[in-house]
This record gives sequence, structure tokens and C-alpha cells, in this order.
Amino acid sequence: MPKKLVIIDTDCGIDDAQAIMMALAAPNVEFLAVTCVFGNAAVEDVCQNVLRVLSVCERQGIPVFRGSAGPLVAASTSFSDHFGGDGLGDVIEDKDPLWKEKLQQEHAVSAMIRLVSEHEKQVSLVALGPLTNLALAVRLDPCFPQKLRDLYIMGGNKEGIGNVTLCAEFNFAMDPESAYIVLEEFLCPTYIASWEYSCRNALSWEFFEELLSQDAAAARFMKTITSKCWAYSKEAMRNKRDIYFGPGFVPYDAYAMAACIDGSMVLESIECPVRVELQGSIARGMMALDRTNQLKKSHSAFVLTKCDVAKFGRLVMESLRQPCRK
Ligand SMILES: [Ca+2]
Repeated sequence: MPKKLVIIDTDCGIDDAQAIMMALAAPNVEFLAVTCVFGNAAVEDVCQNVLRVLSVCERQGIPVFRGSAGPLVAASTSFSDHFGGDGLGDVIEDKDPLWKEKLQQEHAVSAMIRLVSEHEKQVSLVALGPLTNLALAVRLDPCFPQKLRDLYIMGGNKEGIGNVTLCAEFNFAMDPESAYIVLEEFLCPTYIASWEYSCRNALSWEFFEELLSQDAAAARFMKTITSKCWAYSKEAMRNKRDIYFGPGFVPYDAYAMAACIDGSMVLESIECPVRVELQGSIARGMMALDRTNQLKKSHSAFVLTKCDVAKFGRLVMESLRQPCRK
């Protein structure tokens, strides 16, 4: 079977690391590039985090590109402390002083456009952070979306439940204008793993313990970077996520990645037009689903609703048994 060509666009926090490892472990995925964007941390930290994840998995040959350092329009907000100041739990002490030399010189957005043009209709783009690089790509090359095979997004919401604000999910809230542009102008098949989709298909905390206790470099790395991170504590979630969704371990970005790796992972989805709200004091950045065609849009997205959690759990478990030779 031909391999799926994949570009991951990431703001590499801990869950992005998990998603990248999942793609590295998937036998049917061929990585073209990892492109970096601000989000969970400053873009410089994001680049270093991606290089570190590739190094842990012994896959340093995959090119890494630096992209946008801030949103298109809104003032650059401070970064989330969700996964610590550096995005990977603030526990890595031996940072690589030569990291800049290991990055590609080309900007992430031009690399994305070039690679997708070289492999027209063959590339799956998986967007795991704010959508700034994607919005810039369609501005530079209006044909960029139609050259993609498909697009997978972790972001937005389908029930109006937010995590950084009352109604907005982090990736969309960090750059609502870019999210708006992408959902209006990317007319390729688009699959959206929203905040509620991931939370409603959670794994158990017992699964999380088992995941980290595996005897492999990737599992040990994940254990280290989650060790002091409040977002991986079930106690912290009792007062936040659990109120809406009940308890569980939620590796957010991995849900979008899993849908790309294996389409049968998604058991149900809603096919409908979507739009991002740009105004308002509590709904800016919220994704609205238009199930009655009020917006008169010609393009629909697949908003994922139900995941094969058992199958997903197997992919997550396997992803931390690395390095593995492909
Ligand atoms: Ca992310």
C-alpha cells in the first residue's frame, strides 16, 4: 500500500509530542516535514521541542521548519502555561545549544507550499496548533488548499464549550482570524477534532499509568515531561475539564493525528459548514456549526463526534514504544 504523505504543523506542547510520536510509529505514514508555529510556547521553543521529539525517536532526518511567531491580527498574547513555559513541562535541562543549525533555512510557510506543490493531491496536512501558517499559505498561494489531499485540524469546538475562554478552544482562540480564513478558504476534505471531541472520547487515568510505564525511550521521555505538569494530574482536572466531561486522560492533538493515520478511527462525524466567530467578548474564536445551511456556504467540513476509543488507545500505546526502525 502506498504510504500517506504527511506534514505536521505544530505548536509542540506535550500532546503534540504524543501526536508526532504516533505518526512516527505509524507504518503507513511518510513524513515530509514538521512546520512550527507559536502557541503552547514561543516558536523558538516549539522548534527545539520538535527537534527533541525526533531525536528521542531517532528520526532526526525529518526536516523541521520555523513558522509564525504570533497571530495574524490580534495582539500577541502571552503563551499558555498549560504544558509549562517551554511547552514540554519545564523539565528538560540539557537543551541543545546547536538547535538553530538543525532547522531548515526555508520558512515553514514557503516549505509547506513547495512540498504540497511537489506532491499535488497527495499530502495530508495535520494542524495541531494555531492556524497562522495555514492562513499565510493560502494568502501566498490561493491554490494551496486544492493541492492538498486532505486537512486534519485539532481545534475549535462543536458545543460552544471553551477551554481558554468560556466559548473558545485554545488553538482557535490564539488566532481567530487565521482559523476563520482556513475554515472559509480550505475547500479540501477537512476533518476537525474539536475540544469536545477529544474530551468526550477520553482514555482512562489507569491507561495513562500503563502508557508511561512501558520500557522504551519514548515512554520514558513522556513520563519525564508530564512528571511536573499540572495538566497531567487528575486532581487538577477535577475542577476544570471533569465538570463538563467526567474524568479521563485526554491527549488532545493525538485525536486529529489518529484520524489521519486510520480513517476507521472515526466512527461518527457531522458533515456541515462551519464558521469561526470573530466578534464578541465571550464567543470570539468559537466555532459555529451550520447544520441548517443559514450561511449558504458551498463547503462542508467533517466535525468528528465519535472515536473508536479502543483502537485509539492501541495507537497511543504503540506510539511510545520507540525508537522503532521503519
Ligand atoms: Ca498543539
